[in-house]
Amino acid sequence: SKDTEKVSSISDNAYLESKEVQGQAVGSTSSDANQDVPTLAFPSISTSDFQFNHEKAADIIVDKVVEFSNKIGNARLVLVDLTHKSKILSLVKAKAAEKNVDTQKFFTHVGDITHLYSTGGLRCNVIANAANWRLKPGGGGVNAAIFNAAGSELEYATKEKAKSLSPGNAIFVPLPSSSPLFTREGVTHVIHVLGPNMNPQRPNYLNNDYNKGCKILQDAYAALFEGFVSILR
Ligand code: AR6
Repeated sequence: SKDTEKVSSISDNAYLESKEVQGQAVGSTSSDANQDVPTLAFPSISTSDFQFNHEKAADIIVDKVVEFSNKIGNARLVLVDLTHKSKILSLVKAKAAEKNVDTQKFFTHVGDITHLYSTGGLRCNVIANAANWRLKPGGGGVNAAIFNAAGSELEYATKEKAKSLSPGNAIFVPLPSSSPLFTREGVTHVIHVLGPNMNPQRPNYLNNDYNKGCKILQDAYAALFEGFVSILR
C-alpha cells in the first residue's frame, strides 16, 4: 500500500542520511551533503506503461551512465523508482556494481521523483520525465505525477519549447520559479524523454522489435544525458 511504501522510503532515507553524515564535514546542517552538486534524477524510461524488457533496459542504463560519467564533471545521476521492490532498481544496482561505477556519481534512490528533497532530503536540480509523444499531462505513471506536481507552469513552458516528441528524443524545459516543484523541491529544469513503446495499446508500438527498441532506448538516454550536460554549461 501507499503507506507502507512511504514508511519504508523514509527509513531508507534516514539510513542514507546517516551514511552521508559520516563522510561529511562536521558542522554542516544540510541533510544532503551534496546539496549544491548538480544532480539529475531520472525514472527508468519505458519499463512500466511501455512494457520494455527490464534486463535489456538495465544493461542500456548502465552502459549509458558509464559513457556519460566522464562528461558530467562532478555532477550526479540518480535512477529513481517508487518502491524497494523495484526490479529495475535492483538490476541496475547489481550491473553498476559489476562494472565498478562510481557510487558518488551514480546511485539508485527509492522515492517519488516529485518529492525528492521534501521527503527524501535529496537535492536534484533536474528531473527527467518518461513523457508521451504529445508532451501532455495525464496518462498515469511518472508523467502524470510530474505534470500534477509542477502545476500549469510546466505545461505552458513545455508548449513554448515543442509540440511533440519522437521516440528516442528529449527536450529540456526550464521550470518557472513559480512552479511548486521549483519552490518546494528546488527543481529548475524538467527533461522530457520519449522512450520506445512495447505496449500494443500505445502509439508507436514496436511489436516486440528489440533491435529497434534497444536502439531507441539508447538514443533516449543519450538525449537525456546530453540535455543534462547542456544545462550544466
Ligand atoms: N516517482 C518515481 N518513479 C516513478 C513515479 C514517481 N512518481 N511514477 C512512476 N515511476 P512509466 P513508461 C516509475 O509508466 O513506461 C505515461 O502514461 C515507474 O515505476 O511512467 O516510459 C506517459 O504518458 C517506472 O519505473 O513510463 C507515456 O504514455 C518508471 O517510472 C507512458 O506512460 C517509468 O514508468 C510512458 O511509459
